[in-house]
Amino acid sequence: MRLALLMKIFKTIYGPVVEREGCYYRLTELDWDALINQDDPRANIEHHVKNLAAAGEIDQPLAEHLLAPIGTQEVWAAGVTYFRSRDARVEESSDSGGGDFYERVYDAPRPELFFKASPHRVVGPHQPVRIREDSAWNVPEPELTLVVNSKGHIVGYCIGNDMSSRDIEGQNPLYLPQAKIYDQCCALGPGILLSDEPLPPSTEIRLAIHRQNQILFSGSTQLEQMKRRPDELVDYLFKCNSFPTGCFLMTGTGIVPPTSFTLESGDEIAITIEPIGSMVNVVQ
Ligand code: DO4
Ligand code: MG
Repeated sequence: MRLALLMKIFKTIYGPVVEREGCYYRLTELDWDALINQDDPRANIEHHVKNLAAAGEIDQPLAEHLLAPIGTQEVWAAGVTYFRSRDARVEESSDSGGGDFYERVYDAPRPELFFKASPHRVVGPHQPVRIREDSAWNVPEPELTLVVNSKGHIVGYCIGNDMSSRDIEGQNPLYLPQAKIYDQCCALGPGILLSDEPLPPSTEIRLAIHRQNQILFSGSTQLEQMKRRPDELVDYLFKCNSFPTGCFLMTGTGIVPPTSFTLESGDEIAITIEPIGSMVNVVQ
């Protein structure tokens, strides 16, 4: 993907901002839901940018001015789409007899899809994510996240963090919603890379966790490790299901820290997916 062709939109405290060829412009006329839920947001914004260029560029938005790039959309997530996740889940649920479920879903035609968050549970870049007080084993899950319009077309990509309580989901697969859905359980950011083309299979997802300025864990994976195609996940999600303003779909994690690892308050989680960017959140 050539850098010159990249177009990203950011939701900021002063309204939507577009980055095109390294220049930033304010999109004053469009609201966020309308921006995402177009047939071809890129072409539409391109048209606006021609007028905006005359109005002048603005500075790159400050990190602390960025908001989660979400409006009224629901966030859904796919699970066990990477072998590493299948492996980790089989291990964490072996005592409860749940392991077989994860092996089966990894191989089944129908993917695991679950509701992850309503907008009020989502945080943006540099906002705190949370771990549950009733859980002792918590991890971040760095995931490529699809931005899908109401017609089921992928219009862009952002970074997602599917915060997960591994002890709760490991106790019983029926506890999954409690392991996954709670306040500040999901981070999305830093903006949306607008593209209707698939990202290259070599695209890397990187995770780094720091505690007291020391690196505690780092890992990476590539999209080619994903067992399912993004459009296949969207097709299943849209079966008998409507999303009037579009939706976000996290595509699963391929990076799982070792069993001995759990997040603590104050840990810094940095997720990078070029060409989308990087997102940093601290655990509250
Ligand atoms: O079924 C458990 C959740 C799986 C998940 O969130 C993932 O693989 O990313
Ligand atoms: Mg996940």
